[in-house]
Amino acid sequence: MSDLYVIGHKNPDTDAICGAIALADFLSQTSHPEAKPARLGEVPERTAWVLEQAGVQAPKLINHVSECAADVQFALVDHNEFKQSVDGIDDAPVVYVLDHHRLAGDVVTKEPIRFINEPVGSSCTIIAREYRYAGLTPSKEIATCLCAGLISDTLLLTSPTTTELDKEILPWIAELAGIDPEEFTEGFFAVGSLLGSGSTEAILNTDRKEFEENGTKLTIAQIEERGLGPFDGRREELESALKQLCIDGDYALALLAVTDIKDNNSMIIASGKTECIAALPFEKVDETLFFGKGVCSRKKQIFPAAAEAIAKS
Ligand SMILES: [Mn+2]
Repeated sequence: MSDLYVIGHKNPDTDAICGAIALADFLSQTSHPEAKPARLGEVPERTAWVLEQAGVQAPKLINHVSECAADVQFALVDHNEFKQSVDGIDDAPVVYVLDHHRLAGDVVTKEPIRFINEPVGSSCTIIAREYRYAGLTPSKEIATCLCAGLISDTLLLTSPTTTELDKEILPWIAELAGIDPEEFTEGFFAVGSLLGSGSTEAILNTDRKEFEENGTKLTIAQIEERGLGPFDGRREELESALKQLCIDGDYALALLAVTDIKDNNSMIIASGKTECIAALPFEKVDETLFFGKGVCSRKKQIFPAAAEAIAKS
């Protein structure tokens, strides 16, 4: 039987890694006994904390499809854009997609596949519901992973991406995991403040996504912090690195959002074409710095605003 790797996006976050682990577990019990989780990048510090809590190993790292067997197949979780997927994916069969992001139209198949995409708070929310639909109960380990993906993506049900389904699913999986969601959230965000002690490189690349909008490339990095105290002291260094990244990656627009999870506001540094930056709809602090009141979701708030700014300019 050929390998089926369940992969989250590049620069994986908790939903991408925990989602891959949980979806591989679900598929291995149902339609795809050969399913195994994999990841496309380093495990972030907070995700490592989650895996330790869950007692689960980090999935295998894959850098390129060519590292896998010739007949390998992939299931994509928490993304459906090839720019965010494993290098070489264009030539490999994708047999399953489970996601909660916009559609970019990359996935083309020869046969019908299961493609689940819903505008809910996390991929883990949808995976948990799949267990429910199948009449299965996730193990304590998997339930812990599912909680982590749901809680981190919805900032404990406070992000504007949160839906009724997230609110309904969380108590169920939290009970199976034996965790208190409030305490778990505290513990999760207490681990490793990138703004306080991370390198410039880590701040820019730990959770950065690339997009293509009508042939124009843009990139958006985001970090989540409890309080933005160290921001002013690091702005200059972050801005010059963002500028360099923008040039190196040939982006029309490069954004770094530093989100305060205590009030769900973000400071957003922008680099790129002057017209694009000027067209951003956030509150302007100065030429390249913006304040986003209540802005904490890349997929629902920052990316759509950036795409519109590019279209206008
Ligand atoms: Mn997600």
